[in-house]
Amino acid sequence: MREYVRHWAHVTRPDRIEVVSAADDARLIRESLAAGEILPTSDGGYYARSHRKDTARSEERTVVATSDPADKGVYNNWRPAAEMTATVTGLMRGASVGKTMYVVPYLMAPPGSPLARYAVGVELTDHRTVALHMIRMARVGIEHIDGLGEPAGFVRAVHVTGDLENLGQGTAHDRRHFVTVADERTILHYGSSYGGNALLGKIAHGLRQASYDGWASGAFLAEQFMLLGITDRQTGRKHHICGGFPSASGKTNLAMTLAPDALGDRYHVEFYGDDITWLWVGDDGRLYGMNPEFGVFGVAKDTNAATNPTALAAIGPGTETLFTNVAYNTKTSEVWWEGKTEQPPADLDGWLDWTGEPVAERSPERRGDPWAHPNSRFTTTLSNVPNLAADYAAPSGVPIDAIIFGGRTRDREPLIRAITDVAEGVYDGLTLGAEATFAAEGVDGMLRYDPMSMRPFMSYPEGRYAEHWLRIIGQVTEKPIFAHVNWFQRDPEDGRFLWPGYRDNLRALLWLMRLRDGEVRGVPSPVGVLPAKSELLLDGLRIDEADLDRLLTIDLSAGVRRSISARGTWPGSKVCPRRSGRPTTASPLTWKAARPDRKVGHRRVAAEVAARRPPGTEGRDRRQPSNLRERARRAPVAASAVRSASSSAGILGRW
Ligand code: OXD
Ligand code: MN
Repeated sequence: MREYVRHWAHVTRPDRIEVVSAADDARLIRESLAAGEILPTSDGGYYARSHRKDTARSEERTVVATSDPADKGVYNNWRPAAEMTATVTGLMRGASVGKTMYVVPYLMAPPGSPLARYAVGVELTDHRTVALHMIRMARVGIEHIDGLGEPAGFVRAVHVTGDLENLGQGTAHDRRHFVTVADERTILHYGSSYGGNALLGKIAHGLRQASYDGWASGAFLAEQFMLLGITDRQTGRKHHICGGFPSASGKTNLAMTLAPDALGDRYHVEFYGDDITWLWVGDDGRLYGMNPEFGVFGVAKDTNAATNPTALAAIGPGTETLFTNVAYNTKTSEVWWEGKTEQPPADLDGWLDWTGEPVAERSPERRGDPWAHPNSRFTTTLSNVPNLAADYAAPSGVPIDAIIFGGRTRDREPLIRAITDVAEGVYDGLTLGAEATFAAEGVDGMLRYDPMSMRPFMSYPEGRYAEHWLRIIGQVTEKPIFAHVNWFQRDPEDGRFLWPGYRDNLRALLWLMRLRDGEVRGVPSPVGVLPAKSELLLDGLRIDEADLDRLLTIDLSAGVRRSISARGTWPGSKVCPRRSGRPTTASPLTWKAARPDRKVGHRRVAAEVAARRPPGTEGRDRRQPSNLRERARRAPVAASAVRSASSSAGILGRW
């Protein structure tokens, strides 16, 4: 570790070097307050403002580098390791002069975890607020390094802020580089001090590096998944569910959900994690999961007592939460963000917006601008979350019963459809998407594909990714059930949401657990098993029968129509002829779109699936493939027929 620190100190030339542990938090806070880098909030928390050109993760400037060109994928922005290391080292040269280099040893796992060897890192940062964030988001302290079996086996994570005013952010001369040299387990980030660009334990290590390590070792998966537990107090049974959602699809709210009031006596929901889950096969053959993080870096916008009371408690008095880029009142030290309350504070006195400008002095044309940045955040430790599971840090992790995927879509997905076939479940995750609102570009309502909600964090080729998933889940003896959920269906006429969402979402998950346990049977469909109306626990919920009917049906033809019209217009999508040379538009499933009076029968779909099977697989039951490789080979074929009916299409060529 000394050699590593010496090497980078020689490159970046800080004035001072300081090794940090969690015990230094109070002192670092005092120093930051004295330096004016943070301000106190009325609830005993702290407020920071980032540079106005530096407010979000930058996907375009993020690169995965290795020494093997075969590691190039569609989404990982692969570049040669030697070239990237030379470029970023050049940019970092002398860039920390006058600053302190904080040496932050950290662990992205509960201590004692079987994956701890992949979880140890040392971040070098020249920004004190980044060190404060790391202390909240990871387990920080030299003790995590001392126990290392292999002394050199830690991730080297170097963060240099750079001259934020003059980096050409967003221009052709953008100097920012966020590079994970995955096969050297080295992370080099230059040109930001915000979020995932700078807290290197979280995304760069916890997702990009970890998913590469998981693949290279064959030992685990690292996914941008939430993780929660549901206990049925009547039976004493506890289930654990993890899953991925593209951004703005309600992942954090779901992770922190509580049971609806009417079901609260029976069901207890516990929080494990809102953003990252590492998954592996335990010695008993079950799938296990754990949250490698120590805190929550949550989006502030729209967090309120109705959407997420748990989060509100987790950032309240006594939690020492760090807020970034929300609005701040210099007189009362209060913070505010859009959606915290229905209306902004009426008395503008003392309020500064996220850029530091007094709200009261805004020009008339700027009066409607948001007070907080849409990507403003709160950073709080897991222990502040009121329903944190008692075993959240269990080294063994927790057994996973279900893996769910969900994106915000207005009509193409039902409330929930369960998928019992592993290959089809994995395929559903790989073809995940959420509606984008790009009205200006004329693609409003189209899907932005976000495989497994990992698009910005992919570190190795997508085909390998699919294979690795199938291999890991294929080893599991008690397979998790998969499901696709959608809380965002709208009435086609008036556009209102059909499902109340938030705490009521638990009703769909309870049904899934009952299906898994054989307590309900559901209604089979070509795209999975849907709940029968009578199977949903609806106590205390007032919902229109017609709305419920719509929520529990899937319009196959609408999905096909949209996927056809989407083809070729979505960035990166391709018109993709199938193996047979027949484009998907020739599918019998489109026939229903043309003849809405005719139903698409299971037999018709099965025939289509059979027709698309690779030669030599005829006659085998696709639910019982003879071996894993065959399952991997066949997965896109078997699932393609059903997915083309719901949301995918052009993406098929990618996998
Ligand atoms: C993200 C985050 O950027 O979790 O995805 O912060
Ligand atoms: Mn995230």
